[in-house]
Amino acid sequence: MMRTLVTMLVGLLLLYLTPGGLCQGCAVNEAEHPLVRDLQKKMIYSVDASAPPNPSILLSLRLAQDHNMHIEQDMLNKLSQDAVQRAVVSFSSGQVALHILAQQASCSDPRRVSANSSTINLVHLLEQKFQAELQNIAIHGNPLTNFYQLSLDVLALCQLNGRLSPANASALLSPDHKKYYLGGQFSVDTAAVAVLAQICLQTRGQPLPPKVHKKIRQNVQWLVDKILAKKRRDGVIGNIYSTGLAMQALSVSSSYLKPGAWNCLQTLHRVLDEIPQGTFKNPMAASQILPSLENRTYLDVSRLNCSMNPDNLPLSTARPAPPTSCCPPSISVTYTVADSLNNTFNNSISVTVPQGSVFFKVMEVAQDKDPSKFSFTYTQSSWGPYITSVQGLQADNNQRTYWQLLSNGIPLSQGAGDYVVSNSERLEVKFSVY
Ligand code: B12
Repeated sequence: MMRTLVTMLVGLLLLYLTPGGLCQGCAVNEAEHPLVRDLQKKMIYSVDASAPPNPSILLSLRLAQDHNMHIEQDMLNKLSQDAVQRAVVSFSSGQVALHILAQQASCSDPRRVSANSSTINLVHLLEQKFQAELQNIAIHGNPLTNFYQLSLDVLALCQLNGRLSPANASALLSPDHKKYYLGGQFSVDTAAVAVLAQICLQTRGQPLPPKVHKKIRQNVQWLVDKILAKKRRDGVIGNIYSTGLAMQALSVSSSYLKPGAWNCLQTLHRVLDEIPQGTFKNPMAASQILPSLENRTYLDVSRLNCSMNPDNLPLSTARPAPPTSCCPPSISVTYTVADSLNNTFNNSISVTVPQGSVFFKVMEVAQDKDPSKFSFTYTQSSWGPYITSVQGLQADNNQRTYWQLLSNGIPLSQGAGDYVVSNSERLEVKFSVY
């Protein structure tokens, strides 16, 4: 009798500890699950075959409960091809880190990624790119990229037992305004990934020397407190787009939270409410929110059992057609471009666009009307078009400058390719420091 009871208890505990086990804690319930499947499908359909494959998308699909193994395998193959062709020259350190996590989550060895009869060791490459980041900090005071990517780097190197000193990593991710603030605002996204990275350091590999252990505890406590300070009454943490990563960070650092400090289910329901409104229609936004809906984190990538995955996410072959509305009425907005750092120009124009247009369309119309004042350039990033220059004035990472998007004086939480403008809105693109 006693033995049976103990066996049952051990069984239940194992189920609880297994990712995807019975006890889901703060995850969607069965009734809410169609919302997650919907998000997964939209993310898959939105994959643009002409753009580089996106490791964040495969990573999040691998962390989901339901799977379409054919699509996942296809994505993995495309990622491997891209990595073999471009990683050495064209990937930033954080992109290599995301590729590593996506490969690991697919039970494929990131140290031996093969395609077109070439093989690349992504862990070795990340070790090199990470060194280059540290060197840039030593020379210019800033990393080549940012502390979000440095945190991704530490996370990926830690998960794969790459060359990384926990003592140096804990010094790198220590509390500092310059590391964790972007444009005067605490970056919840950056802090969240830094928490995941340091929880990994605490829990993987050799036991840490007491001094390093203490330093990491202090770092994580500071980050967790800062993340919690950004929690709004409605459960959103930072903004809606940082909430998924914040949920991951808080869910792996429960020992740092005072009882009642965070109501995970409240945050989860707030996020679920946003899904039908199209808030996560950008595939990157969807990929960053998805794991938290399934109570999974980027730390789970090493624990996934690929042979146990159900192949239970069928997709119809025809992609859903994007909604079209014929001949929408026109709206007018004011558009300003300003160099607020050197005060060299400040130009405004009134622009008419069809209702439902995005910010980017306004920029294009203004450019067509008066290229001498409103010309601009952009690069295609995983989030969409990233504005890099206006009137020839280039953003520069080493100077921490960027082109900030604002509406009625308030910075936007979406990019030019996603933000839908309204009639009479005052839009601005402003040269700023972060
Ligand atoms: C660092 C960062 C920045 C830096 C980028 C420069 C640098 N030093 O690296 C700065 C501070 C300049 C910045 C600016 C902006 N950012 Co930003 N940024 C981030 C952050 C924290 C990390 C990005 C990263 O390195 N990812 C990892 C690498 C491997 O992926 P990547 O795709 O190669 O990264 C590049 C692009 O993402 C690009 N980028 C950064 N931010 C944005 C935003 C948009 C809309 C686009 C298209 C591209 C882009 O810069 C990255 C480095 O080259 C993310 C957080 C997150 N959750 O992803 C927010 C994030 C992507 N940014 C965001 C936003 C809204 C912006 C701005 C539009 C803010 C504004 N009002 O002006 C501007 C972009 C305006 C423009 N010029 O087009 C949102 C996007 C949400 C959404 N739904 O679109 C995020 C998710 C933050 C948030 N929670 O609100 N950002």
